[in-house]
Amino acid sequence: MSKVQKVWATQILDSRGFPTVEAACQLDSGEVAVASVPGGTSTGTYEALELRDGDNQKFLGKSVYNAVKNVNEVLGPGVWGLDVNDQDKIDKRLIELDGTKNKSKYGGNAILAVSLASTKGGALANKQPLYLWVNTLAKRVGINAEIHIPSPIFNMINGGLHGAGNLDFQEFHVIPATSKTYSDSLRMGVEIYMMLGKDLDRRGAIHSVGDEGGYAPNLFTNADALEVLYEAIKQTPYQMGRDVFLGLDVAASVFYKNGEYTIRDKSAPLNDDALLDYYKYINNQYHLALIEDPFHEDAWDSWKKILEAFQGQLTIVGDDILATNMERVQKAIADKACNGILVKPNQVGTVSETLEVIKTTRDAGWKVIVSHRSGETNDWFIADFAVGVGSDYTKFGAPARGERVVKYNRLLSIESELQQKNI
Ligand code: 2PG
Ligand code: MG
Repeated sequence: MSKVQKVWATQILDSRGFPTVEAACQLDSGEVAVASVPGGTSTGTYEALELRDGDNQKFLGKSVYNAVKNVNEVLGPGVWGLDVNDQDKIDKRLIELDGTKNKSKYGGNAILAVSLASTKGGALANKQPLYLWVNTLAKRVGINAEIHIPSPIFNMINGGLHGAGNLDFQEFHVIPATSKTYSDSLRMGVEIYMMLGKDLDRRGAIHSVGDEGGYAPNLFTNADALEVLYEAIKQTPYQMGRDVFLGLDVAASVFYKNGEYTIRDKSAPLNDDALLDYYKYINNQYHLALIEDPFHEDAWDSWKKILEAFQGQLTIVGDDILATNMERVQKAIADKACNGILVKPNQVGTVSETLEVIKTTRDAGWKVIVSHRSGETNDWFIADFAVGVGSDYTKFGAPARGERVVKYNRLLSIESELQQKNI
């Protein structure tokens, strides 16, 4: 048995320059595991609370000194002496200490930092790479997780709250065929990203990058962004619909107001049915592989309609509507509202709860996508996590910028390691 001897936290910065929580977990062997938590920009209403100090004199209200203090004074001491092999017990203790439904007492960011650091501690104690240790934890909750490298979903164009441009939809994805190896998929993603950059330059569309490293161009409509991607892919050796597919994270809650969605593609705001018709049109043009958050996070009836309309054709991925939250996932399964989940550990706040949610969605036959947040650190935890839980896809942003690339590179290292070990 290897025990948690000490846990402490530090306020560090994420990729947006916003403060976030890093936690260190020291074992009785003296070894130390360090992990940090990401932060979202288009956060869903149903996520665990991200505790920020709200003091405008410090980091414009964004500092997390209270969350750090909560780790140092309450959560850390609360898990001292626990067996680091028993992640479930550690997470239950953290949940118990907080005692609220949405982790608002001590902060989901404080709690997750401890949960991530102790999971890494478990890997250290077992002298295993993190992905193998996560795999053991996944199997403990009954996930039939086969170790493989998931297919990457690249976010090539950033709009919505992540972009500097004028697009309403948040993310325009390129998704290599799942039959490709990971390293081939990454190469395809990078080549298409480079080609897209050249194209946008030639068109005179400004191509600064957004929060997740994708280009943030000025275009007339959201459909134009798909067209630009389509044109870029045509100039590569890859064939659309065979080697590579397109996808969208619409993040529709962001441009929804009073029952209507306002997008620059249409002169008047759209109701849910009209927006569904527009998705059908877009899908006819571009044969999408997935659409994430097509409607507002509480528009359950519209989600049911879109799943029915596209059943068997593409994956309807729930992010804000599900918030990696078991109650909402169960409702979505019962209502037939999605057939894919975006998994973000910081939406729920502990590793064990995230695993339970994955198990439930797997049992329902859904696709599982392990995702970063728009505000990331250089921690690669989710790369190992995605491999360990046997997810279908990862969503780590564009293949550019350090905090995204560190995850893609980690998957490359795991791919080589698996080849060496013949796994
Ligand atoms: C999303 C995420 C990640 P954010 O909506 O899927 O891409 O964005 O972290 O801002 O919520
Ligand atoms: Mg999303």
